[in-house]
Amino acid sequence: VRFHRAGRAVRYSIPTALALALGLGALAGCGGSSSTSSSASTPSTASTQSSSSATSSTPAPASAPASAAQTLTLAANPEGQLKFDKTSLTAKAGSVSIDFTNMAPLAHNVTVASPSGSVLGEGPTFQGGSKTLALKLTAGTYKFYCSVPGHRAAGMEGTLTVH
Ligand SMILES: [Cu+2]
Repeated sequence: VRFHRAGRAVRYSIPTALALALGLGALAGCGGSSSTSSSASTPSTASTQSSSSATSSTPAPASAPASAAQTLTLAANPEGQLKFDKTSLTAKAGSVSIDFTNMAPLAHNVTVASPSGSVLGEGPTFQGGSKTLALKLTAGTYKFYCSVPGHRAAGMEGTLTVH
């Protein structure tokens, strides 16, 4: 009995594609302007305070300017792997901006969808630099992912928790 080995050929195509992507990345790196020095220092570490006092009686104090915009940072894997540098993001309800950096040799975007799957915001698909997606979110659990075909299925997604 002889087996056809087509299945193996398919398996080998993934590393091949990766090598190709890396090769393209090297080429693109030569032509790209390496001028922008990204401000990588983000000192505001959202302190994860989980105060488990279950008294959520007051519905948000009207006095404080509650909607101070928050900026979350997210980056695509710079080597071209189909994943983000984070699989979870956390924010407070209100205005939420996602500053998405893509130094990968592939174009990506960041898209945010509700648990039911409806898209709440989709950033531009781009390669190089960073772009911001601004959203208004209420408390809940959302998904963020790249909507370029195939990327989400390959692992380019995560969970955005808003509380
Ligand atoms: Cu992508």
